[in-house]
Amino acid sequence: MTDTLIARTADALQSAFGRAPDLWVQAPGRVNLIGEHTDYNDGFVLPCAIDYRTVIAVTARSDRQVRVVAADYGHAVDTFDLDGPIAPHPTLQWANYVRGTVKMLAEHLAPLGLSLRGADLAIAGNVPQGAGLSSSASLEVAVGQAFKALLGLGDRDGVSQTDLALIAQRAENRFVGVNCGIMDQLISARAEAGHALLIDCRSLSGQPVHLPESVAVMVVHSRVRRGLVGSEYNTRRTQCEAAARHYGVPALRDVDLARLERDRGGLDEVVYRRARHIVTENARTVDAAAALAAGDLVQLGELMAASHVSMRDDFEITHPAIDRLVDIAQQAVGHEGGARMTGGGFGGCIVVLLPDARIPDVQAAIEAAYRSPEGEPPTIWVSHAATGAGPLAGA
Ligand code: GAF
Repeated sequence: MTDTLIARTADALQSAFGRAPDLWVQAPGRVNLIGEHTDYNDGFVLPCAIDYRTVIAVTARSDRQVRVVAADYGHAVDTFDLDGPIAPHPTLQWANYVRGTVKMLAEHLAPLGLSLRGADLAIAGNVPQGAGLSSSASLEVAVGQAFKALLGLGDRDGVSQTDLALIAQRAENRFVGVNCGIMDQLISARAEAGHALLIDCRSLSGQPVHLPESVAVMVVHSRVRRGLVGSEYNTRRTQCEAAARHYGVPALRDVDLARLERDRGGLDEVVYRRARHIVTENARTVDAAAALAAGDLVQLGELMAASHVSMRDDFEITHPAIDRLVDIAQQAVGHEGGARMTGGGFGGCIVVLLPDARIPDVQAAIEAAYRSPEGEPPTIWVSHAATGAGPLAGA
């Protein structure tokens, strides 16, 4: 799959600009195993990178221009100048992920006495778009990685993979205008092959959790479009902030279950339930990391089921079709393993963890039983826990 992306980006760079690549970089999409909407509450998340990625072919320029060709968007080209004000593109949405990341990277480098140089880039990817698998984070992180590689920058220059994730998140928050947390960019930048990453979204420290060889990660797209995700996502953030103010803490991370109940007097009922999701989800995520490390698929399945119920009833971010899909997947998997909605919600995908040997029968059961509200069958991907962003080995 990656070979195709390498060939497509090389062809695009040649046909758009008549140039051959100096190097290639990649950044993956992600699936979150558990820990939903906890990232912007300074809490815990447990995502892993997937075998689907954005690839960029890069070649240096001697001037201060950046030219970008998007192989997935009819070979559309965007050109901008590093010395001009980098403003949002009036029509090309994909170009704003590139422009935003370049602008935030330049702002990060300036106080370090470093500056960017011009480049020609060709981009292609295979992260399913609009499915909640972080195709945009993978694009942003890949763009940052492209310039990092081109300039030979590393940790000692003040551009660590965590910096790259923060730069990408800033691009999304301030340039694209989506108020996301840090999870998607951080896992794309820092994932380790064969591992999920338990991320503490306050300290940004990450603890790799080995996924036993015998455990598979299945992602099932419900084909429910993620329509409300923007407005409802922001509403959830506001509600969580209101709850943190009520408890007098910087973030809901600082509230435990005892305090949640003891001091809830005067808290709006809906806001209380939002807070309860975050507080219980944080605890479940830490427990799930321990269960995964111990290879305890039974406990993991229970925690995933509880997470889904909490997203459905307390945080109210699921959808009846997704609830049905999770139910079908849980029935098919049985006790060893589990299923839950993954990502921001209001549509998109569920994640299923299961023993490798069960893939064929669980897949068949889901395909037979589930149809979207429009009558479409689910789309199913089976992935390994992939490596994070970096130069592309073998390119
Ligand atoms: C989206 C956001 F981008 C993440 O930061 C996170 O909040 C997630 O929704 C929900 O867990 O993917």
